Order: sequence, then structure tokens, then C-alpha cells
Amino acid sequence: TQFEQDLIEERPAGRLRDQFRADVLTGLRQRQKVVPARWFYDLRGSELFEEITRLPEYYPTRAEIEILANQCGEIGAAVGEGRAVVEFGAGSATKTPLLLDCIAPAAYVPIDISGAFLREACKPLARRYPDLPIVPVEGDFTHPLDLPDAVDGRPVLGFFPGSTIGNLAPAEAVDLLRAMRATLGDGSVLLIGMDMIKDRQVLVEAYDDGAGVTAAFNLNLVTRINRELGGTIPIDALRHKIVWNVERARIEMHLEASRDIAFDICAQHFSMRAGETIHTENSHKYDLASATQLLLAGHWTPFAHFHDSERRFMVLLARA
Ligand code: AVJ
Repeated sequence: TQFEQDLIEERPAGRLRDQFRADVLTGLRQRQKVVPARWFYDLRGSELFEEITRLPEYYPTRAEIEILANQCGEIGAAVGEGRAVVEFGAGSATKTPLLLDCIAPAAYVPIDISGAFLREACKPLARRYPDLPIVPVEGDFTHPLDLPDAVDGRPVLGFFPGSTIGNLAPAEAVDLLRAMRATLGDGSVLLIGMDMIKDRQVLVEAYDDGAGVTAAFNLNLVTRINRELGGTIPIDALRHKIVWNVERARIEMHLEASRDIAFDICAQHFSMRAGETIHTENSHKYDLASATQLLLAGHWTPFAHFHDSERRFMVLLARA
């Protein structure tokens, strides 16, 4: 069928594709062209991100794993045993077991928008923890959700690793934290990973690696637009550009036109001048003060924090 063919060729039908098209067409009509970072993660984009996490320059993943592994006892003591762990996003094969081993959970509830991705992520965990109730929830965690019966009455621990919150502007991050607060309820605790403000060069290199993997990740967005939306963007005229925006404490990823270009997407015409950019991602960085402010605005009270040996990354605990 056409649907199966589209799946094979990665041309998703329906609502997701409509949202992608709307986001791209709206974003490229802005004075500063912009495409939301969530659209990086098609199959190839997810593979490239996995590759990024193994780059020597990309420290956040290793630093967070170091924290969870080395400070397991302290984290477990601060959180307490017997909580139902609710992970926002399909669990990562490395981080989730590290956390589960720290806290002796009563249940594990990953929430993700992609049901297929969720079910895959649950398989190795089910093998590793045969006695742990695992209850995946397919849904959009940016809005308050009902938790499954397996959680009923138990104290809950929300888990939001990876500095994923950094993709959001502070106002959006606050909305997300409030939605998580509403989902998890009274008495819950949140464990959240945030990347820290640091030396400009270390930050820029983490997003502009020598092997060009992050550049390929950034440019894959254009490949995806051309494939899924029938775009004619000349990829060879765009180059990966990283900016450290010091006022806003964020790394910005852009795609910069190396010459004047014109292209069509879904029968709409666009042009870019040489030097003009498409803003494709923000990655906000925090210190303890700004992280505390953000959590408080999101209706969470921080009560413990942990960082890696080089103070590059932090994991915070906050209570509802
Ligand atoms: C997955 C959003 C945490 O911001 O560091 C990595 C994504 N982009 N390299 C990050 C990313 C370019 C990553 N997050």
C-alpha cells in the first residue's frame, strides 16, 4: 500500500507530517528563519545523535553517566526506595539502568510520543529487571497526563535526563516543569539533568566536533525537509554554524547560506542571502542559581544536586 511504501521511504503520513510541514513553512517565513529542534530526530537523525554522544568533544552524556554511576548511593539515599519511576522520553539503554540500580523502584513508567520507540526501549529493561512492573505510556508529556494504575498511591520519581530541558527557552521550560508537576502529583520528586555554563571553547567544540558528526546532524534536517516535504533546498550551499549566546547562556545551532539561494517547499518559494541563517537549535546552559530559579518557577523545590568531577554537568533533585 502507499502507507507501507511511505513508511519504508520515511515519508510519514497524517498528523505528524502536517505538523512538520506547518512548523517548517511558518518558521522559514520568519525574519530570523527557524525550524524547531524536535524535527532533527528521524531515523538518520537519531543515529547521528547516538554518534554525537560518543564523540570525544561531546562531554554531557559521559558526565551525566559518571554522576549516576559514582553518586548512586547518595542519590538513592536522597530519593528513597519503592518509588515508581516515571521517565519523560523513552529510556536510554545506559542511563535508565543506572538510575534503577540506585533506587530500588516499585515500577517503571516511560512516557514517549512514539509508541514504537517506547516498546523497543522496554525490551532490554524487561529482560534485565524481570520482577519490575514496566508500564509504557504513549503520550505527549508537555501536557498533564494520567499515570497508569501500577503507580496508584505510590510515591513517584520523575526522571528527565540528558539536558533535554535545555532545548527549551526558559518560559517554555517552566511550562514543561509545571506539566510534569501536574502529571507526577503531590509528594513526587524530580531528578533532572542540566548542562552547566562553562568556558566558551569547551561548549563550542562540543557542538562543532572535528569529525563533523554534529554538522551532519544539523544538515540532516535539510535532507529530511527535502525528502518528506518535497523541498529543493541546495544542501551544498548551507554550512553548520555554532554560536555561544552569552547573554542568554545558550549554544545556538544555525545553518548558514554560503551564497544567495532560492528554493521551494510545498509549492511555497523562499530565498536566503549569503550569510543569512536558519536557526535550528538552542541548548540552554545553567548554573546552580539559574537552575534553582527555573525549578522554583516550574513549581519544584530543589533539595540536592550532584555534579561530575569536572563540574561540567549537574543532576538536580527537587520535590513537588
Ligand atoms: C539532546 C538536546 C540535549 O543540546 O546537547 C547535541 C542535542 N545537538 N548536539 C544538546 C544536540 C547537537 C542535545 N540534547
